Amino acid sequence: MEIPRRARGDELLKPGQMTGLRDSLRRLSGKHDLASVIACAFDHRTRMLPFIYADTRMVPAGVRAIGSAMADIGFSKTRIVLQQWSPNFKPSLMRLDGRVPDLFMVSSMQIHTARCHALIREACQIDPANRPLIIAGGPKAIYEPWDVFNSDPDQCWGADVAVTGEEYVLLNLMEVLLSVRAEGEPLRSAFQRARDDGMLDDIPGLVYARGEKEGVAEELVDTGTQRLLGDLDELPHPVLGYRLLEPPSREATLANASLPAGRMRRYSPLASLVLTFGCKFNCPYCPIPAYNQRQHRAKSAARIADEFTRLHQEYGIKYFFGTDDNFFNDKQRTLEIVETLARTSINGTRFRKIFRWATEVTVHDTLQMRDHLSAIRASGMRALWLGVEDMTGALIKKGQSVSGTEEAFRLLSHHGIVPMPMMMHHDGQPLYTRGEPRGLLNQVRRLRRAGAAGLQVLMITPATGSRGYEENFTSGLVYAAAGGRRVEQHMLDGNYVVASSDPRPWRKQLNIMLAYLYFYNPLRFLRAIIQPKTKLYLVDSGMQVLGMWGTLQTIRRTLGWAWRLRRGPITRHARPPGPSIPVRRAAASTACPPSPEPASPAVAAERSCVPAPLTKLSRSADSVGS
Ligand code: B12
Ligand code: SF4
Repeated sequence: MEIPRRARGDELLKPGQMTGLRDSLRRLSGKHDLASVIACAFDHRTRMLPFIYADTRMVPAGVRAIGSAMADIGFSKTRIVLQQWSPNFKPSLMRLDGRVPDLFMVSSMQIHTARCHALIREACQIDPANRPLIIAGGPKAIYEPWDVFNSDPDQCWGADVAVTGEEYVLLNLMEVLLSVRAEGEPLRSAFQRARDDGMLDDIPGLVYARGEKEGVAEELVDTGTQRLLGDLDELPHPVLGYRLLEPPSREATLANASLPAGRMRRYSPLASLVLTFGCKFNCPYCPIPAYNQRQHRAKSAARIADEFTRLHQEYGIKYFFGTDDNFFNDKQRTLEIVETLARTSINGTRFRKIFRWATEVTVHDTLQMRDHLSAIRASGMRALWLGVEDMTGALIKKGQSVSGTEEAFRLLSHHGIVPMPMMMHHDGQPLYTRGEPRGLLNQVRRLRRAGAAGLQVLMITPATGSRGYEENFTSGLVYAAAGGRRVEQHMLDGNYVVASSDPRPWRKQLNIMLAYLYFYNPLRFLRAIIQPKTKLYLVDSGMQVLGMWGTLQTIRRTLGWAWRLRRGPITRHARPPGPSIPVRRAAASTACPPSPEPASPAVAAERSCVPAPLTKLSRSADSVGS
């Protein structure tokens, strides 16, 4: 199900509300000496294409943002632990400032659920008198909050509360907890009192557990959909979060100090930055429009320039990735941002000479921006990820066509911006077609010729929070197991064929491998160096090396699954996963059930997201939207 939208006009926080809350918390925090650890769950079995380098060499913006928020309100005794860098970290052994932290937070995507559960279980082994308050957040908690709690009476583990929203929700919770916490009282005990007195019910964006027995939830209380922060300039500065990172190690315990600023770039040469949120399209397989309650949110151009500059000055970072869902969504806003960046200089050196950055856009909006691509390149932009899906529009029509996509790719290449296609393979798409562009390889070939330097091919897979999610399960498309192996959550990344009506789904699995092998191979690598077709031949050849390594990892991890699909039997789900614990709506919760958004004729025409008749599936694959 899509995230329910709040009542019209009540989707956003009031201007200044976030700033006011931060100020008030800074005044409160002086009276509380709190230590906290924020862990980023990461399942190393997910390491393969298309993001094999970025997955570990870019500090995730989510945990960094939560760390920034804690430091900003005065709790700088906070450590961010990335399982990407510290795979053996054990929460039961964590000590910060010589003591067990008061607060343990876990951030997770759905594919990292196994690690998220393991972290929470570990933290629950700490003796109850010292046990920190456990808060879960991130995409897992946003779309499936019930899955961070336990209802099995024979086991005792589970988060105390799941945050189904962003920084504001956490800070709002902290404000309530600090207002009731007595001096020296464990934060968890303050939480329990606030919960039992109904004080959490007025904070939209929480799901908390109730029950007689510690670690066994008998009921979950949902306080409704969060109010979103509209003006992203009110967010705490990302520079704060980077100061809190645990240095990479094989140890189970925490280091005495966080990663020094001077060593940051070595481990995280890429920085992700929130620039905008939201997308005007409305693809049925994508959870992003509903998550954003159909709002488009942005930082000001001046603030963005400041974030690039300070992150460079403090940590030497030069490469950035915008976490946008569709950066070109609003033409005016885009131009304001890129023109400001192009005008910015640091100590007399122009912005574009220092920085290289990339983000995500749609094919449709790229064509709309055709006259401004020089200005965009002048802002330091060097690569764009585009949601091509199926060029012919056989899967979804969102303003793309074979010729339009090729034109967008050529325009970008011509302006020195590398186009990176994100494709979705589906039941209706053959591997190769003679004389027409329907086949996967035909399209990969065309995109390469039009300038693509990298490639993402994922099988369309149901995405939590998307409109078509439930129907994919009830119609029997989604696999529960194949060849005796259960489909686990780490396999829901679009790299594994886990939902299909094709009688020979193993061929789909092999098709993905063949597409990667066709795109990334030694011959193409040599050609990229000897006969470069682009000004950015170093990027092109570098992508080939990375891609060949990633292809080997993808084949190594998914070949066995292809065999199981071939051998069978395949069993299917009859319904989507859901809570085994009763969920109650808190009295104060005011979110509306999902409803289609009425659009003006102009917007409706632009949003030409018409699913083709075959499109039953939603996907998780287009990780990054667009
Ligand atoms: C940038 C990005 C990436 C990057 C960077 C990831 C990274 N290491 O930073 C790359 C390209 C590597 C990537 C890869 C993938 N991604 Co991705 N990605 C995104 C994107 C566009 C932005 C994420 C981001 O940084 N947002 C900005 C930060 C600030 O927001 P945030 O992470 O949501 O965190 C906020 C809240 O969630 C909350 N929060 C987060 N953690 C916590 C913790 C606590 C305790 C609390 C209280 C709150 C909290 O507060 C934060 C601040 O507002 C999102 C879509 C989106 N718009 O969010 C998808 C998204 C996260 N990706 C997704 C997916 C599926 C993938 C891939 C599996 C795709 C694939 N098939 O390869 C891979 C996974 C790779 C791997 N092995 O982990 C899905 C996750 C779906 C889910 N239910 O889990 C998302 C949500 C896209 C979608 N379908 O909607 N991705
Ligand atoms: S898939 Fe891309 S274009 Fe479609 S709604 Fe999601 S972010 Fe927008």
